[in-house]
Amino acid sequence: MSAPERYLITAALPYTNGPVHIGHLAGVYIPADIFARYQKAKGRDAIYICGSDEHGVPITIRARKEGVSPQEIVDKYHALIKKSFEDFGIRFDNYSRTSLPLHHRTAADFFRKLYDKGEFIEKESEQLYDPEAGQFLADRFVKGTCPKCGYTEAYGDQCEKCGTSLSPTELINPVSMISGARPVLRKTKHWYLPLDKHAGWLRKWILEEHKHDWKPNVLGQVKSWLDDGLRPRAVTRDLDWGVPVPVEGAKGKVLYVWFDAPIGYISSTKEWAGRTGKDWRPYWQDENTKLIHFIGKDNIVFHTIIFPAMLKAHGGYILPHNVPANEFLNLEGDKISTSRNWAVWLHEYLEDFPGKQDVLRYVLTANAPETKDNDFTWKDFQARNNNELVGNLGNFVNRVGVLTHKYYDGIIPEPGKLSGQDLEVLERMREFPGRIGDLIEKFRFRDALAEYMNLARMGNKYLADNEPWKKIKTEPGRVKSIMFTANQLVAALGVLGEVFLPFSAQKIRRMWNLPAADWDKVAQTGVLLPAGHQIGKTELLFDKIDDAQIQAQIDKLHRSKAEKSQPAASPLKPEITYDDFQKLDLRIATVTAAEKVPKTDKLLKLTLDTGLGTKTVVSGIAAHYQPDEIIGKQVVWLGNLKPRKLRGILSEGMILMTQDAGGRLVFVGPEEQTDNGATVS
Ligand code: B3M
Ligand code: ZN
Repeated sequence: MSAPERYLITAALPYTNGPVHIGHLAGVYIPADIFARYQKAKGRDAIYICGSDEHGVPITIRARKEGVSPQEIVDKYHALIKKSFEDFGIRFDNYSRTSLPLHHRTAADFFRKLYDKGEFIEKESEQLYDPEAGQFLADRFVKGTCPKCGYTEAYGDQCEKCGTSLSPTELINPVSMISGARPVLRKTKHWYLPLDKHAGWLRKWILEEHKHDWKPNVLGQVKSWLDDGLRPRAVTRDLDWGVPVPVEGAKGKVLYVWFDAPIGYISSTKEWAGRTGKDWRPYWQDENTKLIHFIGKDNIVFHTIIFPAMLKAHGGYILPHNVPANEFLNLEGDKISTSRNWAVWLHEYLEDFPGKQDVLRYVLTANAPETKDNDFTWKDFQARNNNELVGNLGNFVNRVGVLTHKYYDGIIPEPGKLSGQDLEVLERMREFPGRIGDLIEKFRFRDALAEYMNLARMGNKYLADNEPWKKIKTEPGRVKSIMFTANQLVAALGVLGEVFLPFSAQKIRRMWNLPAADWDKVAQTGVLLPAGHQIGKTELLFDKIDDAQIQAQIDKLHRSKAEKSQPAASPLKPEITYDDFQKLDLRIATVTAAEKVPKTDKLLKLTLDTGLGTKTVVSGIAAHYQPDEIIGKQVVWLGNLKPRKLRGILSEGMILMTQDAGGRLVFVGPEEQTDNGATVS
């Protein structure tokens, strides 16, 4: 017999600067978990590798904000994240962390090897430096305007609005995130990986050799990167948190987090091997191993271009066989955001829905953002639980259990001669493992799960067509065949469900006293439960989730977003003089009339008594205030702003407003009633 196929399955190493949410689970960890569980169920030599990504600027920023050390931050979130994964049945073979000495050594050796082979360019250049903090401003330590789309909150490594990857010196009007200072330019030396040198083979390898088996969204991004032209990319940083650069003259420098993080897959594999007495090398170095990286779409370039270039430059390593990246999951129609607290956190979900891990696994798989961004809504969660898990899967399993106990004291009956429909159902059942498996192999997890549910649906239809509860009096022999057959379907659900709904599948197998059966056995024999087999006590697999529970979740989401403390205030603008200030003529005025500007959503036309006569101001507050609720309000009016026409209305000056953390506009005005026309200074 030939050796089993070997798979090395990785899932993106989560940054340890916060807990994990449903977007992470849907995009990366669940699909990878299904894939790994499936390969193992097929008897293949597959390992599922992950770990915490504990370096990078966001972690140090978080540490500064909380007034603790970066190590304290990563210790806290590593423990939280690891537990969340365990709680949801994400069954890694190893979950490591990049702050371990084993990883530091592995990453440093990797760098050193490339350095010794002359695979880097060493270059001195001018970088942004914060003169107040006395520190270079790498990556997310600096914010500014995106040169590509004009977004004013772009980071030094990426614009989250348009997705462009940036370097800090490209930002317009950069500002230090540490002190708010305007950075200056200062010379510093770094090592660059000349990606341009690798463009040729990358193009051939991905766009030709993998053009049929990689996902279109992945190929699309790769093509656009290659067409744009690859440039040398710095792989070191002036920071004190990370893996120290292991060469002379690199004091105060560490490896760029995206250089060390993917090497984390290697060190995690080494850690696994050490723990289990295995050899890690075949998984990374044998051409017969299939290396599969599960990631989100924002990580595509790192896993298809940069890490492969690193592996190639090093030599001796295999390249990924596939990189099935997913798109993003939205939440209730809006982008999931940690900073706005618009997320469903895994540890909180389990507090509210204890024991319902599989419900979330189910909904996130059924809704996975495989080909496009997708939306999670609590209503859909409820509907899928109540209609699909309770109404279809749970209902079938429960009916079979109840009837088997009622008619036969829980003993699988000896069937009579099986009818055409019995045989057909058993025959069709045996086709499910192959069909589900093919879809999993193609990374089509939603369809694979839908097939699994079709098996339960087939069972329900079979029972409804054959009505054993009607025949039990008149045709008891016939009912034995029906119940024998129906129990085989339950057993198949217990085996095949292991990859999608591990907790429920295990519960089925436990209730049915089913020996752990492998995937292929369902296809081969079709009979997993022989006549005479005693099943155990059965109970409901799923129960209904009511409207109140769902409304509570929706309310909680909106509440936690509103409660989220004010995000770090924007840095101050450049200094002005008192004379500059004196130019503004600020006055108290009273709103005497207000009406919506036709054909706009945002604008209100306000009439003001300014103490200097009646003035008209067009103000963008219609989304926040009804016209009648502001009549009579005293406001601060900037009177000497040059008038301008908005939607054909001459707007004379403007009203001062401020915005709260939830984005709501709030009026600025005198605390007590005062005279219109009074100056504000
Ligand atoms: N930590 C980015 C992320 O969580 C990064 C992945 C590393 S995989 C080597 O999106
Ligand atoms: Zn942009």
